Amino acid sequence: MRPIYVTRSSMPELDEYVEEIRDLWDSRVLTNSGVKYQELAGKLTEYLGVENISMFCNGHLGLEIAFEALGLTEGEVITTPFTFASTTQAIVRMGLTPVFCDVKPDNFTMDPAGIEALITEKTVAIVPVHVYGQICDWRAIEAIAKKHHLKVVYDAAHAFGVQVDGRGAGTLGDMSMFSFHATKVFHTIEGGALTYADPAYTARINAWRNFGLNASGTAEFVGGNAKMTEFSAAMGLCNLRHVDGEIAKRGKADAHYRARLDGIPGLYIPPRQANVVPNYAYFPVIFDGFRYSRDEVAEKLKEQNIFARKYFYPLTNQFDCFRGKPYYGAERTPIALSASEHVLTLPMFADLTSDEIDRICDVILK
Ligand code: T4K
Repeated sequence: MRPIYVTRSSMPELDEYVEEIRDLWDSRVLTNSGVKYQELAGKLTEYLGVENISMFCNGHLGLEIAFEALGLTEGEVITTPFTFASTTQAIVRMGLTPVFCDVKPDNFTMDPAGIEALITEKTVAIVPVHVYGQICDWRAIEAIAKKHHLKVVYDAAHAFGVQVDGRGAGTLGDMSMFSFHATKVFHTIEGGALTYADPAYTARINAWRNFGLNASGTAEFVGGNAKMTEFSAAMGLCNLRHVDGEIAKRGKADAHYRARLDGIPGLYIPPRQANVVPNYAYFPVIFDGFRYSRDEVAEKLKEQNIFARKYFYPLTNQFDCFRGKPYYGAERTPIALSASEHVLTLPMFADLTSDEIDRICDVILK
C-alpha cells in the first residue's frame, strides 16, 4: 500500500510535457516572460475570468509585490492568523504591521464583524485569506474597506478556479494572489500570480519582478527577481488542459469523505458554501469532542502510513519570530486558536482512490 500524503501533485503525461517544452530547445528562451509565459497568461485570464494577470516564480513574492504596487509600504494591515506562514510574513517583510482579526467559526475565513474595531488611523489595508478555497465574506469586507478607504488584497492561494456569485474569485478586491505551487489544485511546479482589474498596476508589477527595470533599462524603483521560467509556464499549459477533470475527481473524493464522516459526533466539516463553485483544494476536519483528540487521530493515521497535516497549526501570531511584537499572541483570536488546535486536513488530491478514502475513514472511525 502506497503511503498517502496530504496531497500529491497532479502531473500531465510525460510525453505531453516533453512536447510542450520541445520548442524551448530551438528558441533557447528559457525565462523572462517568453512565449510560454505569454500563452499561459492569456489562457489563465480567460479561465479565471479576470481582467489582468501577472505571474511570478511563486505566490509569496506575488503577495509582496501586491503591497508594493498598491503603495502599501507602511501602516497596519488587518489580516488573519489562520493561514500559511506566507501571508503574515509577506506583510511583515514589506514593512507593514499585521493586526489580527479573528475568523468565523463556520469556515475559518476572516470574520467581518471583528474588522471595524481594529481600524485605526494607521490602517491601510485588509488582507483576508480564502482559506482551504472557501470564499471570504467579500461583500461585508469590501463594504468596510470602502467606508474606511482601505485597500483589499486577497490571499487566494487556495482558490484557483473557485467562483463566487457567478464571478471568479480573482475578480474580488484590489488584487488577489494565487499560488501555483506543486501542492495546489493547479500548479506550475513553483509559481503564482496576481489578478487585478486596474491595468494601471501592470507596468509596476511587471517591472518589480524584473529588478524594477523599465523598457529603457533604467530602474525607477528597487524591485527584485520574481520571474516565472518557461518550464514552469509549460507545466501550467499542460496542467490547465486537465484541471477541470482534476477538480471533478477531487469533488468525488470530497463527496466520499462527507458520506463517511458527516454527522459523526465530535467531527465538524465546513459545509459547502452557497453561491460558490468550489475547487475542493483541502479537506479540513475539526476534531472537537470526538473520542480521540486531533493529535491522537494524526498519530493513528501516521502509524498506517497516512500523513494528514495540521493546516494551520500553529497560528502565525504564535510564531517564534514574532515573539515580543505587539501582534504576538493568540488570545485575541480565540476562534482561530481553537480551530488550529483541533483541525486536521485529510489527504485530498485528484487520484486519491475510494479505497484509500475508506482506509483513512476506517482508521478515524474504528
Ligand atoms: N498563502 C497561503 C494561504 C498558502 O497556503 C501559501 C502556500 C502561500 C500563501 C504561498 O504560496 P507559494 O509561495 O508557496 O506559492 C506547502 C506548500 O509548499 C505551500 O505552497 C502551501 N501554501 C502550503 C499550504 O503547503 P508544506 O511545507 O506543508 O509542504 P510539504 O513539502 O510538506 O508538502 C506537503 C505534501 O505535498 C507532501 O507531504 C507531499 C506533497 N507534495 C509536496 C511537494 C513539495 C507533492 O506531492 N509534490 C511536491 O512537489 O507547504
